[in-house]
Amino acid sequence: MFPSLLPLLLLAPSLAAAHGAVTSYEIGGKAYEGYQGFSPVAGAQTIQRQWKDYNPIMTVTDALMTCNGGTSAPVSAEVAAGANVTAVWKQWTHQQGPVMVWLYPCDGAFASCDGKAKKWFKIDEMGLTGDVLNSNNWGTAVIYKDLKWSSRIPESLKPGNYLIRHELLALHQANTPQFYPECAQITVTGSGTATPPVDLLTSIPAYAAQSDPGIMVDIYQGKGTSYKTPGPAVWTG
Ligand SMILES: [Cu+2]
Repeated sequence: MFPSLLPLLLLAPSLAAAHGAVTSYEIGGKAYEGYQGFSPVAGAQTIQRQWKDYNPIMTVTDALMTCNGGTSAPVSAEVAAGANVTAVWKQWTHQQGPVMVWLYPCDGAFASCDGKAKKWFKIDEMGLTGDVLNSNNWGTAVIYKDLKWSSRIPESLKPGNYLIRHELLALHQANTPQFYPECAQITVTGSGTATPPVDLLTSIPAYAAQSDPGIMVDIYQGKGTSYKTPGPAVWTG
């Protein structure tokens, strides 16, 4: 083997898996490290819960759905209720399927916050923006183009520690959904007192059935002209 081939071989895993994950955040005018699973920085002060890889999760009931297997991060970001959290992707390749952004109240320290209770709620989503399923008029196409996504933290939200979970659901393969979720740790400040109503709360994994028409979709069938994102409706505060 020629020594000059070595760098290419070391790059191979990330080239083979041309998917994507949140690699940094912009919050309150500050930039925060995300995580790049195939090239982690030792001791990185990331707000994101570190995951093993960004291979797609294929079922909504998979335990990896919570935070792609990430369980803790060393730091967190402060964000005022009413302000934006912007997630940034270094790369993203799919243009069919929704974007969904979720919050989970930790009710205490991040270290003991596992995201396993029925307390997840959506604060933002974008599904189909036109009327043709087989098109590039989807939330994930915006990320394909911009490589970033901004969501407003509801202004009335009760302050505290929350997980923010960005989820891209890729639907480019018929009836073969691919989920790409990651979580970051944010501390919401402000004087709000609101929490979402119980009917907008869900567990993750399994916020919907795998057979949900928003998950098990054939975008090439040419019948449907509308799309409903899976899971509860968005709570805006
Ligand atoms: Cu992919």
